[in-house]
Amino acid sequence: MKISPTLNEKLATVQRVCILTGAGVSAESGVPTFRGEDGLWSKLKPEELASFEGFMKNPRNVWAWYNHRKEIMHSVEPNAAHYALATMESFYSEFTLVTQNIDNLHQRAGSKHVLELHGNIERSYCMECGKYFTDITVTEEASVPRCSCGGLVRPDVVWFGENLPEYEYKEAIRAASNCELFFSVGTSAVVYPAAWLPHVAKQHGAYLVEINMERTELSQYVDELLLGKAGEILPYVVECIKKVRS
Ligand code: BJW
Ligand code: ZN
Repeated sequence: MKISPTLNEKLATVQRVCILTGAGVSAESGVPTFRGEDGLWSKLKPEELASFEGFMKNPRNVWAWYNHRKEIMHSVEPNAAHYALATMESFYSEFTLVTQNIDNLHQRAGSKHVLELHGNIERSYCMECGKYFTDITVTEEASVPRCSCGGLVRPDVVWFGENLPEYEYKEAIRAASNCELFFSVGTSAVVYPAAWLPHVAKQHGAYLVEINMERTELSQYVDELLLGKAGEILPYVVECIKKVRS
């Protein structure tokens, strides 16, 4: 494994780092990704499971899917990539970790400052009164949780056609615009507006690095492409940081 002298120099000298992660960062923990041969969308329809219309048409189906995924997410552990990112945070005065994942694995690995662009599987909210829940457990199979006001409760995640949470998105744009070094890790970079962030960073002069198992839509724009598993490359990057910053 090797990084360029330029990246090594950046790791040594920069203060402001921004990271965007996607499903690939949790793949080595056993959380399925969305796209590609074995991805969720190869067997399931996003318009049925990840859209407001799909939810209103069949909330039981959508809740059953999220409960199933929650079980998987509870049964897995953070991997070397999550831990490496948590370690990286301590070396830089401004370090922003932006994730599209809803699985909590960054927080469980010890990352402190995480911006969740697509929500969190542990939270849900009432579509009538807006009340938030963090303890929704659907015990009966295929049942739909309701609020005390009678309203339908939905997972607090961002589906297609929905806006991203305002604070998180604004902060993510701010961090991407201000950083000197940006890493896009384990994301196919096809879902917008998250996929704008690396471009925003580059437009503002950041050195752009991608870590992925394969080339993506973003690869042609990056300064450095590190092809391989996030769980192998990120710990190596942290070793490099320790050598130049300790
Ligand atoms: C590894 C690895 C290892 C594997 N190591 N790497 C046409 C053009 C442009 C935009 C649009 C358009 N038509 C519609 C839109 C908008 C739409 C969009 O972008 N669609 C595109 C897909 C075309 N976006 C939206 O609708 C967003 N909202 C929005 O735009 O609001 C404005 C608006 C309002 C009203 C009307 C219209 C617009 C919202 C997007 C919400 C996405 N939601 C989901 C579900 C979230 C909840 C949940 O998890 O259930 O978010 S979909 C899914 O995709 C999930 C993910 O966060 C997101 C991104 O996926 P990610 O993370 O990149 O995963 P994969 O599987 O794609 O990639 C994994 C990568 O890892 C691969 O590259 C592997 O190679 C790699 N990998 N193992 C390193 N070990
Ligand atoms: Zn309610």
